[in-house]
Amino acid sequence: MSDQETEFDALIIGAGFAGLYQLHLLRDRLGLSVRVLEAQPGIGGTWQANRYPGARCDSESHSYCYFFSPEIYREWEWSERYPGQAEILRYLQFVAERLDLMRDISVGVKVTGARFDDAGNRWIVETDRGESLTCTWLITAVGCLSSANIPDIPGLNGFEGEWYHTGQWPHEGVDLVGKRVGQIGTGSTGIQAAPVIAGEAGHLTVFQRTANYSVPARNAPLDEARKRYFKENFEEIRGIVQRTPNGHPFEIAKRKVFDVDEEARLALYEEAWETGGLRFRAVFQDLLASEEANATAAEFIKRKIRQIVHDPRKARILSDIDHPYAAKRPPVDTQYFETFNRDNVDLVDLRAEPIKRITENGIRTEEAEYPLDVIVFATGFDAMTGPLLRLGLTGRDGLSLEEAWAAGPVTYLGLQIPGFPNLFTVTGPGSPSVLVNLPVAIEQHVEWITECIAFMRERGVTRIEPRMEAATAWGAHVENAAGRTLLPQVPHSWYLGANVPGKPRVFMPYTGGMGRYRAICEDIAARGYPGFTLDETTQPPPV
Ligand code: NA7
Repeated sequence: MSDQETEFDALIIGAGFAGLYQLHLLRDRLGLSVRVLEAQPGIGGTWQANRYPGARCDSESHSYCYFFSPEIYREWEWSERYPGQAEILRYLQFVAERLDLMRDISVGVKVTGARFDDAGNRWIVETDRGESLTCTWLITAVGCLSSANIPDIPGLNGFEGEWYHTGQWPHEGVDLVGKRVGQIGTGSTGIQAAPVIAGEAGHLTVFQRTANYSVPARNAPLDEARKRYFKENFEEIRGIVQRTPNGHPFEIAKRKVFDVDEEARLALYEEAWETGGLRFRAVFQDLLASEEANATAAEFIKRKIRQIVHDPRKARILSDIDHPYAAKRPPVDTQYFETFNRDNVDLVDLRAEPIKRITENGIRTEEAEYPLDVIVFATGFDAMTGPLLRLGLTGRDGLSLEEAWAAGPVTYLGLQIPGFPNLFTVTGPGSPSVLVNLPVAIEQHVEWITECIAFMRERGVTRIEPRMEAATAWGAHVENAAGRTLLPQVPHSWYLGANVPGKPRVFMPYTGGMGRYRAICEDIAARGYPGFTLDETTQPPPV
């Protein structure tokens, strides 16, 4: 491919885990002409953008990777139990080179709009370089957590210090040494960042709106025996990640919380706390299904927080958690609660003293002004729909995605949108992806999309689009599945869109589990795509 070409079989937006694998399959398996458009200056998606101090994946290294190639799996060697941001970027670079992907990727090219041309049965994609590219299939691989949510706090523009969102961290890094840093947000990101920032900064003030659970990650270097074990047991590990509901390399226990007595239960929690990471959540089967069951885990963690944090005021603020454990994405940490024992770390309870404004000098709450040199917004993302809505997509009959989704996202399987023919959305809303170890979900989505395109080519189908009834039924199924869990109960959850003012409240991820979702998708493909309109009459565009 040369940069001069403008007509493609497929265009892919985004060069993270999803875009890279999608390029490989469409180009190398189906033989299509493909180009990937990536707005950032390099490949890696989330890991290109999230360079904040302490940025690390919460999935374990040996599962946070591709499984489609045993050779690639065995050739790469991870250094720690959890992969850090820079190591993930190196891994993706290695894969891209290994598969010779870079020649079909344009980095630093932002999609400014894409419109379905009904008569030509093609997508016309505009970029910020003034290009107009066309394709038959448009695939969004833009991630679920890539549109930063920066709260609209009055006065930010007048702040005389520096401020950064963790998801838009400068590539050259930020010198925090000796500075007074204020961090807003205590989600997974804030909980990773605070201990590292505290180690660099002169002083750190954490502004907490909602207290959060966290379990120690227990990160450590991988020894040679572990590395060998992963390579020698590739098939078994792949089997587990593809079978388990959340795509992680461990099984969820079959036992329920009240199957065992209190002493046994505490011993199991204690053991899981020592093991660390997201495995804690898997110690009982019913933690997300029953409030009573969940309360036992919640109380265990709150007690741990009170034991770790010496200052009773800080301990109270940090352990005053009122949502069920893991009903929000459960963070894992390295010395997060311990950080509040440092002399240079303070904690502000925003529920007791909400932020009034940002001043020239720092943050003013209803109680006090906190002078700061740097403000770090660890305030999350306009999740799942945000990255898609900002692409400027217009489907059939001039229907914009904003209009189509005015009341919340409507998709079939999270993979296609009514009114947007031949557009595929990897990890779209309505898919289980954000609840799953993402590369595992991504591989399934990308393979399903590839099979679908292969099917279309074999049968001479030129257009595929989900029927509105199928999408509506899928939305109802997603909502029902969520209703059987504790997840929709959290007031500020990004799963619900409730962290972004004005965003429609729709529970977006599918909670039915990856295994079930995989089976549903496979069944639909095997039955010739019921729920989709397959148009065999439209002529393909002239090439
Ligand atoms: P999250 O999980 O959305 O966390 C954002 C945090 O920022 C959370 O503590 C919020 O408090 C806080 N927040 C957001 N807006 C404000 C305002 N206006 N004032 C004060 N505090 C605020 O984002 P993360 O980046 O931590 O994690 C996102 C995902 O990335 C994570 O789940 C992993 O999958 C990777 P709140 O709880 O809303 O009161």
